Amino acid sequence: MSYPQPFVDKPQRTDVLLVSPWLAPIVWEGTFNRDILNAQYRQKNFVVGVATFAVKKYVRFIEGFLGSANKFFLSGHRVNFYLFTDHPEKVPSINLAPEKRLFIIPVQNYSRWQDISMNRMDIISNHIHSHWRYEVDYLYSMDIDVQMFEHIGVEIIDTLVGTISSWQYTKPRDSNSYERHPESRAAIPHGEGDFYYAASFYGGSVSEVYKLTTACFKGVTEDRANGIEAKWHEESHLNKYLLYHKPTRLLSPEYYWDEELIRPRIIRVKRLSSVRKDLQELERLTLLLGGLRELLVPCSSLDSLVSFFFCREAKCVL
Ligand code: UD2
Repeated sequence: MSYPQPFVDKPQRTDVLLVSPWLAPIVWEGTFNRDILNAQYRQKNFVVGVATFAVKKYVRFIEGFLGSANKFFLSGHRVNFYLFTDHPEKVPSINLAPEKRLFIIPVQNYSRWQDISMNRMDIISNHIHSHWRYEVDYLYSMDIDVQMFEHIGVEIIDTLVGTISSWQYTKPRDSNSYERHPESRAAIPHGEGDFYYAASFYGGSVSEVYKLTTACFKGVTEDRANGIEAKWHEESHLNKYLLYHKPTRLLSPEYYWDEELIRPRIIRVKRLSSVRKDLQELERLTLLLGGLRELLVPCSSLDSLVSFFFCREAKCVL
């Protein structure tokens, strides 16, 4: 295979951090050669699992997720998609590539979206124990309300992998969204914190993801017993876990870009991005929240209303 020679005195990029202080690579466009990685990975013949949830109205995101993942996620490699849904009958039929398989797993729904989101950790840990440890080598958990626009390949594979949040990648640690209340099991003391990791995309070897999901759900359960819910639910617990169990590889915000944000020059590609929730949803919420109109005062246009309703800060207020 022929490719440009690497030189130690010619870094591929000088505008971004390429290695964490604990020597984990941070994956950015322009820092790797996909052909080399593919050739190395093919010799191992690994199977990668992807766990994703589409409960209640989120079934509408299945088509966009699976359609784009079929094209862009680990293209040419073996992938098992595990789709948890309370509406198996609504899963659209999608022609997957021969090396990709879809498993539809019925799951109960919860009235609160926070519970749907938080219980993912428990469900993933149980399925690793009962099935996936025999079926896949690596496992990734992904939000369903996303679409892929560029290849996400074997550069994401490592023992323990976290994605740096697109909302908070330049913020000082004390203004990040960590849970800081010491009563919560997700609490991170002031003055501590590396990066803020998004719960929308994390993964690693099956055994490491088992440890992670089991530990995070234990934290969620203990908080519940004490009448506490961490600021960003299971994401807060994930951040605590990854602070004390350092990821062996970090994905830059290219791997989860939030559509609400303007993309700066350092984010050269948008590989995966959130899908904007739609206007009908906004109308229903507007009706429901009639009494909270004063909250909307800062929002001058319909577009900013949409952003406001679906941004994390609004969810927090509600
Ligand atoms: C953030 C996190 C998300 C989770 C959540 C918890 C990012 C980008 N996303 O997302 O991973 O930590 O906060 O506060 O950091 N779901 C359903 N049905 C529902 C609600 C949720 O299936 O009614 C599933 C679905 O797979 C969805 C995921 O839970 O993708 C996360 O929910 P979200 O995307 O609404 O949460 P969001 O955007 O606040």
